[in-house]
Formats: sequence, structure tokens, C-alpha cells
Amino acid sequence: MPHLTIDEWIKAIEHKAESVRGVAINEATDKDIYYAVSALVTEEMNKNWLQTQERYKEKQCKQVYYLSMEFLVGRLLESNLLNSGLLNECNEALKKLGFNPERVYAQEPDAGLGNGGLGRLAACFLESIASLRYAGHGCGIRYRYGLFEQRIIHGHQVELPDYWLKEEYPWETRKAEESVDIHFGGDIHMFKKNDGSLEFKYENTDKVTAVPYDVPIAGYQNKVVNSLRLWSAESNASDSEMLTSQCSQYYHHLDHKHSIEQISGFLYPDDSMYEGKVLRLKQQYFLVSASLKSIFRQYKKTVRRSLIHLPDKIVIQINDTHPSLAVPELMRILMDEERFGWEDAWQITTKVIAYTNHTTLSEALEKWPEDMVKSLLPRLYMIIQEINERFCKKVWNDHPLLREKIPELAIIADGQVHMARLAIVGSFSVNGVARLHTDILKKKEMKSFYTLFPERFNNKTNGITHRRWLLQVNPELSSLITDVIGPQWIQRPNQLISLLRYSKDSPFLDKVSAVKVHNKVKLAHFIHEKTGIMVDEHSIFDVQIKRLHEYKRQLLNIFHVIHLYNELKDNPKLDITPRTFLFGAKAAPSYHFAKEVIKLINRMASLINNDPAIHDKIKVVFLENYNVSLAEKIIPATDISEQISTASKEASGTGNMKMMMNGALTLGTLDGANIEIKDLVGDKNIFIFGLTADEVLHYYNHGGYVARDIYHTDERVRRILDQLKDGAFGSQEIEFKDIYYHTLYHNDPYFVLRDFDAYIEAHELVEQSYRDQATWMNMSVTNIAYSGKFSSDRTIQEYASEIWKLKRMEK
Ligand code: 26W
Repeated sequence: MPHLTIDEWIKAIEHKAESVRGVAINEATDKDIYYAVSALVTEEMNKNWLQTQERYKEKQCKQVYYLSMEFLVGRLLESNLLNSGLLNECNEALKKLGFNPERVYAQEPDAGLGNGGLGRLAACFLESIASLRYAGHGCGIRYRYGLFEQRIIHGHQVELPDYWLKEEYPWETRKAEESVDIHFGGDIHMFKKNDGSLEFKYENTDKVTAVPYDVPIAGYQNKVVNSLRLWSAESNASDSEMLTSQCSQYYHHLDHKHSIEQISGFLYPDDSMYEGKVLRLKQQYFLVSASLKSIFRQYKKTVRRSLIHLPDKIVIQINDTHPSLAVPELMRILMDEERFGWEDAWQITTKVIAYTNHTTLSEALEKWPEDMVKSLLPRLYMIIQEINERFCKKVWNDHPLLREKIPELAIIADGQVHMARLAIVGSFSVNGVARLHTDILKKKEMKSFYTLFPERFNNKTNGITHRRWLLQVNPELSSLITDVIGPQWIQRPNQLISLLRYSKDSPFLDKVSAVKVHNKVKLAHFIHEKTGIMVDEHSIFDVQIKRLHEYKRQLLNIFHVIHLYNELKDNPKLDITPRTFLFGAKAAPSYHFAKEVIKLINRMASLINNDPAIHDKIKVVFLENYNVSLAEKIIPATDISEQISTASKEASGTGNMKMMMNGALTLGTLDGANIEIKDLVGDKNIFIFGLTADEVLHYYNHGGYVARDIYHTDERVRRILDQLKDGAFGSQEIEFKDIYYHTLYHNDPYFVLRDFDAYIEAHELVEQSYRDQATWMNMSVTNIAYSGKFSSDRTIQEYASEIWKLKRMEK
């Protein structure tokens, strides 16, 4: 395929449109062409997919399985073409046929099988694993409904179901013959065998069939194709079972079938907020049990050695605690099905499982009620109890100094099963996702565990795939880069550092600047089409795109906008660089405060954008339904990347990396990976403001912060808050008293008021800096040059050599 000429491509597309869609090319719609091209690239990938699997079997190389409740892959056609080396020819052929490639690719629904950072990270990791020729696969759930679709109606968020599987999804292959059965509930019978060992039999369990759907993950032009295996829950009651049942049981059967299918029905829309819903626990066990069974099957088929060698061949990375039932489930399989004793099973388990922590927010920590675990997963509950008892005994005996800490170390405590504790005790590696985050885990959040197991803790700073987030989304910038430093950066992103040589080269800077303007014009058209708002491509595009959460402080951002608006109203002649403030954010459906902030942003947008006194000096745009494909449009057009979380709260952030890589300058706090960005580019090339993590933690520990003091001393702050309370921005039904009371009477837990002054000052510096375009562009290119470190290729290399102990497949 790669050697097809453009004319051959045209023929192939015409042919496929006929064979898979039954249409002649001159009648074909964008959708028809989308399916035709997908079929072509699938054929190419399938050959390599088969060969890759054969090679793994033959070499019996060690493999990593990345278990995750979320894979936010977005659209796949363009990235599959790119990685298969077919993108340029395909684009040319499409144009010759009279199709707009972008419109064809836009026919694909976003696979929104994730909430935010954690899910998108999983997708970036799979791409880098394949591109670096590692044997590694994803295991997740094929939710019928992805994250809700967000509409903004009268300024309010409204959620619609995201039925992304409405039409055929061309990337998945159903593998019914590889289905496995998953058991819930039931009774456990214990037998003593002649040799004295115990045997467990389960009866009356609820059986659910897990059917895998495999999605190919192509490496960048290297013929490697790995798998993402997504499990779908099906009822296995056969028609004959239905037939023999009583009429009265017919509806009961249907009901039962429906409740089983619910297990892979929808993705829980909560990001960083734990909810003790039994269906979510079912989903977690479903993912874990199905994945482990399929891993065992694969191992037995290819390795054919005792399972005692499992850790030499397999490593399982669990993405946060959501799949941490892998620990007791692996123990169960090894003991009850494979007849290992406790000690051996424990040895194997704790050499196979590694755990990544993505948050220290206490409200996100998973704890399941003991009773729920016991009734849904009785055998796992017994195993967790045993793990807990042995662990607590060991602490008591071997670590007298930690005895008093046992209540906060115990896996089962106060009627709950603490999943992070289970994950730490049952794994050989615990990693955080940025340097500061890992330090906080060690020194604070998981201090006692760190004392017990210092060798387990390690940092793996996050990364993003630069092939999607630079090469694919910003082809113009990519070709400028390739023009001056050659194309090696695509496989070795660190080589972007060679751009430093051009960071003062005016002709080059002018071209980079022209590309930014081009991307801003494109985004401006899109904004106009979607919202009717006209924005000026010469204004500063100031962007905050991420889930809406108090700790991410979209509120601080909009307070600054209100402040600017107040200033302009007081002094309409004020000479400022025009600014476009862009927001994209979904709020969890049950998160009241977050929804209030969305309302406020939209309210300010309609007020400011339509106020003639402002003379278009500022515009505010809230783009609805922020998702991967929208991010791909916004990021290349960003000038200022808002990364303004309360220090210590954002574990890493990855949007910060994507925007830096596209030449945006970061306006941020010393939080998450912002710190590592700052260390690389230097203070001159980033706008840092606000409290440090130490200062924030000090306030939490020692008090001393009184939000009302700032309200009384800073009249800018007082004015804004009073405007919210007094209905200055609204009519009767639109008011923002909740924000007012929450901020002042709950003492502003995320330090919005405390950081306000520093934030305003940082914005002033941004505005001045932008006036000097030569310096600005120098800063911008410096950021691109240093962004190579934040490629997920670097992250994956670190996981592979330091945790997984994997070697790259030879070419
Ligand atoms: C149980 C509900 C729930 C769902 C998702 C709790 C917690 C989560 C995730 C941990 C939230 C998440 O996506 N965390 C983000 O992970 C990114 C990838 O490591 C980081 O860059 C972000 O800083 C972190 O917030």
C-alpha cells in the first residue's frame, strides 16, 4: 500500500466506495468516503497487526498490559493514516476527487471513552508504546455511551447522551470466540482436601459474558500494530433458556439481560470525584476479571511454562486505583484456579502489578463500603481481608514505630475498603505523574507507605504524543520545523532542541508567527460558525481548556476578565492589546458549583461581547462540548496557555504540554508539570505567579488565611464579588449569589482571592510582552524547542526501562 501513487489511490477509494458503501464516486458523501478510506487503511493495518502478533508469539517477549477504565482516543482515521505512512497521498487523492480531507475525517465520532487527563494519557501511551516498538496493549471497557455531550442553553450546561456507536465503528473487530465469563455474587463453599489444602467452589453466581472488541494501535511508520481490547458486557442466556422459561419469567429475563448490558452501558462522568455506586464497582471488576482471564489464556497458549514465570513475561500497569481489584483477582485465579499456595501467589502478584496515582484530592480517593464488596464479590472480599490481615500483622511485628499508623495504613478500615492502600500493598511500583506530585505522595499523602516501601515509589512525569499533538494537528508548523532541523524529531522529539539555533532568526520567527496567525484565523472562522461571535486574529488568544473543577480555578480566570471589563467601563479609552478569552470545559452533571462557574462565564461572554463601550477590545468565548477533536482545533491557535490550578492540586496536567509544543506561552502556577516546564525554559520564557505548593500546604496546616480580609482590603475584589451578589450581571433568574457566599463564607478553599493580585500582575506582564513581537516569538520558539521532553515517547521509555523491564522489538 505505501507505494500507491495518487492515481492508484483515487482508484482504490472509488473501488472501496462501491464495495463497502454501494455508491459511485460522483454520488458519494463525505460519510461514504470516510468509510471507504477507513476500509483501505484497515486492510493495511490488519496485515501488520497479524504479523506483529506472530512475532510476539514467536519471540515470547515480555508484554505490558495497560489496564484503564478510560481510553480517550478521539478520532482515529487521520492518525491511522499518518502512522501507516499514507496520509499525504490520501489527502492529495481526496482533493483530486473533490473532497475536503478535513471534512471527511470529521465524519468520525470522537471515541469519548474518558473524562479528561487520565483517559487521554492512556491513549497517548498506547501510541508511544507502538511507535517505540514495545509489546504492549490496552484493556478497557467498550462503553455504549461515552462522556455526555455538552450543550450550552441560555448559558447553562445541558447534558445529552453520547451514543457514539450509532453507526458502524470501522476500527473495532468483535472477537466473540475470545469471550470470557465473569461471575458476580453467589455463595462460596469451602472444602478441605486430603492434602489439607482448601478448595473453594462458587455457586449461584450471576454470570456475565465479556466480549472483546479489538482496536488496532499502529506505531509510527514501523509496521508495529498493537491492540486496544475493549470489553462489552452481554447476557449469555441463550434463546432456548428463554424459550423454556415460564411466560411470567420472560420479562424477568429481559430485565436481567438489560441489567447485564448496563455494565458496559455508560462511562461515569465524574472526574476527580468518587461516588460509591455499585454499578461502577461492577464495571471495575468486569474490566479486571475479563482482562486477567484473557492475559492468562494468551500466556498459556504461547509460553507453555509454569505460571511461576508469569512476572518474566507479563507486567500489568493499573491506571489509578480504578482497576486495583486486579490484585485480589490475580490472587484468586492463581490460588483457586491454578492451585498455587498463598505465598507463591503473593510473590507472583506483587511482581506483576504496578500502580500509577493521578491525584491527591481526597474526594477522588476510592473507598468501597465493605458490605458492597462482600455481597458483590464474596471471594475477592475474603482475599482482601487476608491481604489486609497479613499486611497489618507485618507492620505490627516489623515496624514498631509505625504501629500507631495502622488505622491509616489498613486496607479495610472504618467499614470501607481503601483502594489506594490495596494498590500500594499489592504492587511492586507506585508512581506519581510529575516531580512535585510524586514528592507530595512521598512526603505527605502516602508518607507512611513510603517509609514501609521506599523502593516502590518513583516518578514518571507525564507526556503527550507529539505525533498527534504537533505533527497531525499543526502540519504547517511541523513543516517549518522540518525545513530547518530535518524530520528526525518525529521519531526523536528531543531533537526539537535544535530549534534553539533559530530562536533569534527573524525570517524563521516571522514564518512561525505567520503560521500562528493562520491557525488563529481558522479558529476564528470556526468560532464564528459555531457561536456567531467575531474574534480578531490579532488579539491575544488566551485559552483555558480542561474539565471544570474548583481547583483548576476557571473562577480566577473569569474574575480577571470581569476586572478588565470593569476597568474598560471606567476608562473606555484604556489602551490595551485586544484579548480573546477562550474557555472549554465540561462540569460533572452533579457538580453544582462548577455549573455556576459555567453560567458566569457565559453570562460575562454575552454581556461583554455585546457591549459597544468595549469596542471589541475583549471577547469571551465559551466553546461547548470540549473534547479531543475540539482541542485539536484550539491548541495550534493558542497564545497563552492558562494553567492556574491551586499549587499542589494538579497532579501534572497535560494540556500545558500540548500548548507549549504548539508555541503557546504558559501563564501558570508552580504546580504539576508547570514546574518542569519552567525549569527547562527558564523564568524569562514563562509567566509564573501565585502561592507555591509549600505555602498552600502551610496555610492548610496552620490556618492563617482569611478570604474576607482580601475582600475588605482589595477594592477590585470587593467590587467583583459585590457585583455577583447584587445581580449586576444578570436579571432575576441569573444571579451568582452562590459564588459570592461560597467564596467568602467557605473561606475560598482554593485561594482564588489570595492569588488574584498576583494573577492580575502576571496578565499585565503578558500584555506588555506581547507588544514586543520579536521577543514574544523568541519565547514561543524556545518553548517549542524544549517541549521534546514532554513527548510520551520519553515517558514510555522511562516506564519500559525502570518499571516494566521491557526491551524494544528489533526492527
Ligand atoms: C473515581 C472518580 C475519578 C475519576 C477520574 C477519580 C479520579 C479520576 C482521575 C484521577 C482524574 C484525572 O484525570 N486526573 C488527571 O490525570 C492526569 C494524567 O495523569 C493529570 O495530568 C492531571 O493532573 C490529573 O488531574
